[in-house]
Amino acid sequence: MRNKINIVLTVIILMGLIGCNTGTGNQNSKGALGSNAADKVYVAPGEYDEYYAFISGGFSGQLSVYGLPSGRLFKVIPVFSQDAEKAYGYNEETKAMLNTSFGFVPWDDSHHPDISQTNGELDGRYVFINGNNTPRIAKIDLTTFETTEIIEIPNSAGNHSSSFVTENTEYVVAGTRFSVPIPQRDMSIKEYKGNFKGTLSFISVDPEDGGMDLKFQIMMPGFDYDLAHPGRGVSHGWFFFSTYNTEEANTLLEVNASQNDKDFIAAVNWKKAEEYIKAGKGKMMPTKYAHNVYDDKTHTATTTMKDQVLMLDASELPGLVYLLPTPKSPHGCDVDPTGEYIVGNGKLSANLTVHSFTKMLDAIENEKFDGEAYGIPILKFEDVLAGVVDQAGLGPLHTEFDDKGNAYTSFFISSEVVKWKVGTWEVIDRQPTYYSIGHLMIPGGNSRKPFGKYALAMNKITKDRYLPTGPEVTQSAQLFDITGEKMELLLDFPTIGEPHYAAGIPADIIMKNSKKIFKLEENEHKYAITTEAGARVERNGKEVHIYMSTIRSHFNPDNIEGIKVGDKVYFHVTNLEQDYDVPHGIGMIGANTSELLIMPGQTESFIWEPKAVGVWPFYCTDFCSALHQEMQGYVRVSPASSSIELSWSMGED
Ligand code: K7E
Ligand code: CUA
Repeated sequence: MRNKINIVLTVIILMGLIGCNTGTGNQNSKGALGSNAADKVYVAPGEYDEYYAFISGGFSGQLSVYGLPSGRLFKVIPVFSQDAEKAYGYNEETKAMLNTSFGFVPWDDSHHPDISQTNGELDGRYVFINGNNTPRIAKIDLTTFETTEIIEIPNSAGNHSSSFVTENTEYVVAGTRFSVPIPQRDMSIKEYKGNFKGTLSFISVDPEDGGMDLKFQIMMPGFDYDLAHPGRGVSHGWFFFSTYNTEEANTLLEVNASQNDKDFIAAVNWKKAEEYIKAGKGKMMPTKYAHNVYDDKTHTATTTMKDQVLMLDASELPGLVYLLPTPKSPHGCDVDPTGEYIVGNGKLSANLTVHSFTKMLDAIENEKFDGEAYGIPILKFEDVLAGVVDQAGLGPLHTEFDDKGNAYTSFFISSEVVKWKVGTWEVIDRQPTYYSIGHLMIPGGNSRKPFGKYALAMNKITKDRYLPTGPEVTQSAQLFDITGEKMELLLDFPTIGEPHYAAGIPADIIMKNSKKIFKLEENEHKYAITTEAGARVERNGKEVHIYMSTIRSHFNPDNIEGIKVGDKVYFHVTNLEQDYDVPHGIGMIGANTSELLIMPGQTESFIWEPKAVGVWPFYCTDFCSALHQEMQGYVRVSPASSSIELSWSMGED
């Protein structure tokens, strides 16, 4: 048995290598050269792109904002990783965003952005994204394009099947990839089977202010919960998770987790979960997690440590979870726009399995079960099967949908996108990707209303597609026109980090709400000054607080004396500008942190600990006016024993 599996795996791996090597760069892809593809992606100078694409930064921990169809990069939004460009995680205001129960964690691996929805349609208020490594979910406010909330997920490890929203953003949902002892404890890894557990987490989103709250978790068997998508339309109220390693192996998973002919898609009835909670069936469980919130008025983040979570046990609560057998080690778990079809993308299966939600309900109603796993009923494969896309490709990972009843599946090993018809399951078209596609994205493809104009393929390997940059070469996205029967490759563009999923949305939904400045009169930062008259320096023992302002083109104060070696000097800098796109920056020689980049009306702070006597300059880092180079100042640092009084000035000789 094991030999047979090894042969199958070897063949698949070899095919993967061939898949990566068959393309010979530009010569073979004349699709994008031999047509009017250039016209279709050309956005004339000064014109806007039609769509925003939020592309996950993978191991960069960030989220990047591109325009489609041009592929132009507009912004990298720092989320889980420190970003010196924007002082995120470096300045005193945003450090708290990266707090966790493990302390300050300045990095993560971000995979799946998802845009908030109302009635199953993208509403463009927020985009959520998961941190895989130290389980977290972040919320980015799409009026400011800033990360404004991060909630840690306790009892989870490898927060991969995240973050996906329900039809009205009732919940952002997260699932554990690695099962672990819950609660964590010292035990033998060999006792994994039956003892390690997974959890699925439901984080509510306040309809008014967007505030997130970890409402409940569902305790699950010790499988790996890989991906997820919400039910919608007919299946609203359900959530679907793909699983692998239902073998519950703890070593050499490449073989041991490939034994079962079928793993499962777990169908979770979250409305039922709410009923159970109302009936008092949840149990409060002690745990520890951080909840970090950034306030746009104080321009400051705060951390609250939480110490319990409401837990529902799937093994004990009938009707909460059902298991749909799905060949074979499925990765993506995707739901079509009607909510009827659930696609299991079995990585090691030759065919794509599609389940029917209606058939599933029917089978549940008639209690047609085929055994159970840890008390969770297993449905019969044939009873829930809607259809199979035969021999579609090798190594299916993810499926997206357009608005015309077509599905598009990415195949990592055969390195292609395959278009097929929902309902008839026939393959309509296939196009190669360069190379080894992971996710693909159609704007609105995870909603009831997809915008079926473009599909974006995100590729793991580029090899010869770009100018070489040493051993590390860029990952890449490829844009396809999907308006015709056949897909047409239009464009390649490089990405930040390793892209996994992305979320796209028509630009007009977001741009009309885009914030231009922060109003000074609304600035409630503890150390803000709203006029230059408020500029001052205060000493409190060895701590010195500089209340500083910026406006074109000077700092106030620009000369400060009376600082001593051994002091801890806080620069609190308020940008008094109230014009769009006039940030000022500040960099201080020898400061062990990043610059600040302060938006109009905003206050930010950094700490400087002078190590030596002297007169030390600081300057504006953002070219803000013709006199930007004149925007500078000095701090005089005297010996610790000095009796020089604190003084400051601006504009005096
Ligand atoms: Cu397929 Cu993390 Cu969604 Cu990458 S995952 S590809
Ligand atoms: Cu202010 Cu440059």
